[in-house]
Amino acid sequence: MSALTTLLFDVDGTLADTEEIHRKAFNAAFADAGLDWSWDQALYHGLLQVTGGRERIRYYLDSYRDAAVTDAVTDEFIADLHQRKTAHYTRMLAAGEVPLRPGVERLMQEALDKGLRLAIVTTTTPVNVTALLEHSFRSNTRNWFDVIAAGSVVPNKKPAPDIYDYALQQLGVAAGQCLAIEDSANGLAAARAAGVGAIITVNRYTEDHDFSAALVVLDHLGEPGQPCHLLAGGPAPDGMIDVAYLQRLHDRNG
Ligand code: XBP
Ligand code: MG
Repeated sequence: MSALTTLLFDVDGTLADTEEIHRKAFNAAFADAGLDWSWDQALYHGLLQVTGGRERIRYYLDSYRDAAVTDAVTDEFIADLHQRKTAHYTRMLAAGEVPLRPGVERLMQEALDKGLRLAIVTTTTPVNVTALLEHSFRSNTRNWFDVIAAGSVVPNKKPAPDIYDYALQQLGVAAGQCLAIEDSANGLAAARAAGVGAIITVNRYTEDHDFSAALVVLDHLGEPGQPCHLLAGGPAPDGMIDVAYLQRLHDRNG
């Protein structure tokens, strides 16, 4: 059995509850362009089944708007709209509106102290990751991540394994040396298809997903004074997910 050497962190919904910020940024971009498109939380919950902002806009048009509207919308128009969306999103993060989820920075810091390697594995646009690292972490994270695998560097976004395969290759590690931390069914499917075991921290957009392929499902990673809770799988954590717990989980997974 391989030792656990590397933690692979998803971004949206895992490091922070960013999907609400993404939703607002999409709506701001639609308003800028004079469009009457508006995504409320219920609609966005359904749209999240498609990963990638440009892909999500196209899916929205195909599924919710008349063909007369959608046929006229070019890929260039969507790309331009998405650039505006990214500008709104990064501005909102820079305004300091997005705290990290409980335990994220604590666990990363402990993992680094104990000699584990960290990487980011996400479908979101690279500048969105940079903005989150810069504005939502208390620490300077410049040297924390050996690889930041993001966005369109691979042909297929999650649930395809491509972005995990890419990160493993860049890191030079085997899937069996890693654990992924994810929040969604698409993220879990991507990790599993790449052979990586995954732990899930749910959020309001993903709590109804099927996580039966996860090693463990939790409400969050836990902080001192803010214990996490086991939702499925096991073993039960003692209030906080730490490196010793992850090592036990990894060993059990064998
Ligand atoms: C989350 C996503 C992304 C974001 C939007 O991926 O599906 O599409 O919602 O980001 P992950 P972009 O959880 O893997 O980070 O608009 O930049 O695509
Ligand atoms: Mg996610």
